[in-house]
Amino acid sequence: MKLFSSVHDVPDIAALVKEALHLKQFPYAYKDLGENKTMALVFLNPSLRTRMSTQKAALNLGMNVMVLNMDKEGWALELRDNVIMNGNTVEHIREAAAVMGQYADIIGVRSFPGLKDRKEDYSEMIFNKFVQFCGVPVVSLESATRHPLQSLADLVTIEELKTRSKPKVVLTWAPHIKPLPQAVPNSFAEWMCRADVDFTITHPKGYELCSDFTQGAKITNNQDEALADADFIYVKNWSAYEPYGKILPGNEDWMLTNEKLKITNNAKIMHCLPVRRNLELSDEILDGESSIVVHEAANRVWAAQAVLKRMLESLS
Ligand code: SN0
Repeated sequence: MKLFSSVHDVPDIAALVKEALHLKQFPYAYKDLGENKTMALVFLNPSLRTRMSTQKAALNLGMNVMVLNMDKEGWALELRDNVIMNGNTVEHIREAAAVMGQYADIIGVRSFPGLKDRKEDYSEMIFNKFVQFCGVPVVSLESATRHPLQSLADLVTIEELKTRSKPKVVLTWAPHIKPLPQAVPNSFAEWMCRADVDFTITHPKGYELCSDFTQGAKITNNQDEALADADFIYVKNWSAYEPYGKILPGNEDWMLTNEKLKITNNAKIMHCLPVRRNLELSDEILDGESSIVVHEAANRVWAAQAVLKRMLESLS
């Protein structure tokens, strides 16, 4: 594997999930695979789980790891071509990515969408420029439109905890005060649509995701109907795709409560974190029996380790 940017880079999803669960059992089985190989983790936006779990995954494989928080420590990057750089940007992505590729064998990149220009965000301009100019394999640590390491960990978690062969999985929109990216729900949807699950998306009118990511999903604006008989409920806020990056008024009643869970099949509650308590998810759910958010976050290590293992195996 030379690129991990979406589910489309994975020829056999079930095999990758199996690999992750195997690594969970035997974390150090490949501790020499990454000997003398260096991983660079480059963040253009904040991170807790992605940074620590991917670093841990690389260390478990015997790699050296360098972390660069570009947003806080790096030079301001210029992304546009053919511009006179007489403003605030100091270094062009062409040189920056090319230089990083000289120091690292694998690069991980996080870059959130601007949520202003849909065409630019959905073209994955920043992520693709890193891929184009760094010259080494690249792992997405969440890009403008996707968060594939998160989605893989989510699928690993569902596979591990399911109590019936084809569980009902529901992605439900939750309220927030800030416009958030569509990356996590887009990515979750495109992985679930290819997994052996019964998948439903529910959101208020106006929060339709881009249909490229939701082919094959059931979609409803009726949250109760979606939650009925659910085995896993994936809670996430996202801003509107149209009008792009906007928050629509109302919908505060979309926050999950224990009352709403009564109609589910004893559903387990998932969230990629960070979660804003009592806005996106209630205390009673996060502190209760049904929440598996910490377990889900723990699985980020094994998802990342499975991907990095595949990448190391493909390095010549
Ligand atoms: C990011 C998102 O894509 O929704 C990262 C999730 C892994 N979340 C946020 O930016 C939350 C910011 C906030 O203020 O709550």
